[in-house]
Amino acid sequence: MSSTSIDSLLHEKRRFAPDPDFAANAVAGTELYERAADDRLAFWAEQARDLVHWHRPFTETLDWSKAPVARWFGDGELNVAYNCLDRHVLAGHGDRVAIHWEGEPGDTRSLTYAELTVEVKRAANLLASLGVGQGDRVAIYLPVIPEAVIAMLAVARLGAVHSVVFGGFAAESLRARIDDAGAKLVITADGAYRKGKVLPLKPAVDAALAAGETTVEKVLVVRRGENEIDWTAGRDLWWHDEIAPMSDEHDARGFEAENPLFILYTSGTTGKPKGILHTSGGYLTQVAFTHKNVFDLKPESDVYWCTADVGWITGHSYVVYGPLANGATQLLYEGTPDTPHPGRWWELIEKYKVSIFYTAPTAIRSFMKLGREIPQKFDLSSLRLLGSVGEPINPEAWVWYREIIGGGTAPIVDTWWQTETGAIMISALPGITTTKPGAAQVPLPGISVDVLDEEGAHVGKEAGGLLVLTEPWPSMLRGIWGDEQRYKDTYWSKFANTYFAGDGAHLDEDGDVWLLGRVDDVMNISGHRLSTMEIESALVSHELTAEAAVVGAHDDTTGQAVVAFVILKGRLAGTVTPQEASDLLRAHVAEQIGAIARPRQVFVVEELPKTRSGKIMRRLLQDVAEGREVGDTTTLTDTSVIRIISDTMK
Ligand code: 6R9
Repeated sequence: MSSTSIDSLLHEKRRFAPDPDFAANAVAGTELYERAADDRLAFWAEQARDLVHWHRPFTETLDWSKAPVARWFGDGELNVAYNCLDRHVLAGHGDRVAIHWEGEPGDTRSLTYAELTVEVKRAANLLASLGVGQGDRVAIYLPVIPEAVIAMLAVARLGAVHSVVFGGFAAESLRARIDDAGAKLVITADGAYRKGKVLPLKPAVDAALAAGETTVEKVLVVRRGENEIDWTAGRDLWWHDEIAPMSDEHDARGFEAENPLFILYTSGTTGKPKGILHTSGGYLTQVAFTHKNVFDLKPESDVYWCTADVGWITGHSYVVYGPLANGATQLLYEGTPDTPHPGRWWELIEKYKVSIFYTAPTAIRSFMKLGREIPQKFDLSSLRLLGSVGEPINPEAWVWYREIIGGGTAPIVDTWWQTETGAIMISALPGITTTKPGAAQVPLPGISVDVLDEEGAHVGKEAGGLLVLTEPWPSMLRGIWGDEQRYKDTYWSKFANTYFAGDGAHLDEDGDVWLLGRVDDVMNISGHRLSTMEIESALVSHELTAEAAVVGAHDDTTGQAVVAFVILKGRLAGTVTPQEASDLLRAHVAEQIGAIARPRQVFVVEELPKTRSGKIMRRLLQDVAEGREVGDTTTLTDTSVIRIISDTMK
């Protein structure tokens, strides 16, 4: 093993073979792997023809002559919104529900494909009347309400480019994204419901636009919170007033396959946010392919629910484009999981008979903290498939998810991908793969993955290193908006002709991939390179722990030392003192994975600093652990957690 590889300490041996009944009815078959292995480009061309409607068919599959900028299906033309709407209506599915929406206060709205198509046509007419055309950028700063989906699709229908900004970001972050993209229109709401209160949104837009000259000409405001807002005459327009007179006729014209579809700024746990650029044909092909096969979608009978905010890539690919391209029926929920009560999500699954459920490990761990009694009050028997995304899922959380939420039978797909990859890249296929708790496992058909050491050599089985993608894929990013050099430097400079993902990974004895977290987070303890993920999993495997974050902090003797921050399970928190918890957990880690990984310190905390998509911001914890001033917190959900954690350590 090379000195730069990552040492793996976790030994998870549980295996779950596919259920024969599930396998017999599964959407995906092993022939997908065979076809893709046989001719990768022909495989993707077949998927593109099968899953996407082309206004003008393509003849060319991939042009990689301008690498690392790819052209997929380059001479084809399509309309992304038409693919998500009109064609389903024309195929006779107009009466199928596209979206069951539930607001946080319990108000509801259902839109069939026919109704959603009409709404998007009217919105497209409205945007066109405001001067939005092909290539123009539109910033969308909305809560998870149907208008967010309608606005995104209306922008796409016109061949314009959306940049969705999380409703939780403050004025400064919003302004930076508006400026970087040069947006001419902002679509927002007066306010959003969050934890039982109205969170004002429009004032953040006002503040953002007040800070000097701007490219923004108009602000469209959806009424949602009914909170008092200021109004700038001539600039601000109410969505409902403007859309009322709009025609519900709108012809979707074809745009070239490489027409930009959206810019999305990475949630980024470090550094200035990057405007990741995605285009149309390849993106739509791969999100539709993965949504269908990874989630075993049966559009006539399934009710699908992805809990992601539309402001995250998961919301783009697996709330908007993938499910709607596939004609799925889905649930869209505005609020947080615990409002007005901690069983809210399970209540929604029971109410809508959700069959496919896709969420993040951070949510699963927070439910584990509250205890199984809460989900067990609800009928979750409609669930037949569970997905996980956003972080490595600790084996204990995986098993809990399967047993308590999935009734011990629903297969789990742990899906590895990134804003940059656009769609799922590494995942089990349900009905085919024997799953392993904690591992994303296998590259999807048509995807080429490897794990390399620092010198670029394949690490071999039972070894760890850096995850790379060795061939271009249809939904790959086409660049960083306005910064081609940064695109090359960030992803393509470490290894020749190979995409560097920035994640550590381990290959097991079967050659399956186990993700180890961001390479930036790898610790070096007395010369051993250890992943934060494995020590966190060991901490979470103790009955006291609900959630854990581990960082490497400077240590005079060992170079770095392991410092852990843990949240205890609610019902056990009062049973031990912080000192007792620390002693127990330090001993537990040493016993589970070895003395080298024993934390120098374990701090019991109430919360951990996270990004909006639930990723732990270990950099900030490292600042705290090393007694430094805490760095950039603009993407942090709640800045007070850092102060609280610092206080705990005094
Ligand atoms: C989709 C999304 C990307 C980073 C990625 C990795 C982590 C996501 C994961 C996972 C292990 C999984 N990540 N899914 N790590 N197993 N199933 O999360 O996009 O917000 O851009 O983050 O998230 O570290 O590099 P994004």
